Amino acid sequence: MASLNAIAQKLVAPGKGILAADESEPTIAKRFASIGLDSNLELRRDYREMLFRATDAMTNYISGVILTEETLEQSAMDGTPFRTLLAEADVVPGIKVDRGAFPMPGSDGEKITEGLDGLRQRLAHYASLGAGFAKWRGVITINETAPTRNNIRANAHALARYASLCQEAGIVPVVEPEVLADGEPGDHSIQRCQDVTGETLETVFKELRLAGVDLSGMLLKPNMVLAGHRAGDKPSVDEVARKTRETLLQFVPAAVPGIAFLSGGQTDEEATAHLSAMNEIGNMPWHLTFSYGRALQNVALRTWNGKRENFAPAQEAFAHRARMNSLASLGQWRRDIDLAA
Ligand code: 5MM
Repeated sequence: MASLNAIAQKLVAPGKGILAADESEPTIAKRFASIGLDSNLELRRDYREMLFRATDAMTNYISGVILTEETLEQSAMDGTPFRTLLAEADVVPGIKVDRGAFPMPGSDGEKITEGLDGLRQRLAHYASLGAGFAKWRGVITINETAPTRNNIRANAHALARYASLCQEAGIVPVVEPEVLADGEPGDHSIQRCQDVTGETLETVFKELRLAGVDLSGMLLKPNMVLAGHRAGDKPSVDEVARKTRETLLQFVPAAVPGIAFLSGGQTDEEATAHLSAMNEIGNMPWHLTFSYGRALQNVALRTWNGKRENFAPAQEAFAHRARMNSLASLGQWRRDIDLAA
């Protein structure tokens, strides 16, 4: 069995990143509704089959895919298990193991992620199906009274308990504390996001240490430091890159092999430009790459439009975004290359 560190290193190999395709049923239903489709088992299968059969994108730019429980055990229309398609592309299958974020008792708009009960047994099952890594997302809200210290600690504690259970099962935990940029009211400044992201990361690493998590056998999946989506001032690409890098350098130990960002709150191009700008500055102890859901899938989803005959153009759209983010993970993306394609 590959060591946790070897799997983590493979996931953040130069020029590669993670495809987050672990939309829960309510989230994928929302994505499908945006193109006028109802969500059902066959359409979800077709959509994921389109992504996993995108040979160019999957073999050249994607190191791992985060799946849902449904997809981990699902097969393409011709009966080929999705796990086989991923293995053929040398892509590591991952699994989202949290059960979603629910209202935090006694709090105004905050959420706490659930899913620890029975997790040890579930992880053993996912490992037997070949999952090499897992993902758990904790959501931190910014509003007039949030985040509270209590909410940050509760989410960090859950992340640490999840991470230690993963490592016990031989699975690399991807630890995702997301300070929301597109929550309500969403008018906070970039400075406020930086402060909250710093406090969150500090608390998460304190809990990970207390839980005895081996930092060399995990990955961090954080938000970038952004202004809220309804903020008056939109920071420049340079400012986002500088502030995000600064915050990570202050709070993320060098023993962590890699950082793979989420894209929430950004356009496709912003998510790519910010990642590239950070890698251009360089001088960081970890590999910095992407673990994007929306920023990799938006155009492909619209191009697919629910039809198998659109697989080829949708796969091209996906490969284009994957290649642009691959360049960004090397600090080599440029707007003109993106637009020329
Ligand atoms: C793909 O979406 C993931 C699952 O979200 P839900 O449980 O809410 O359905 C999400 O955790 C995702 O992996 C990350 O947020 C990254 O996706 P984005 O779209 O932010 O890059």
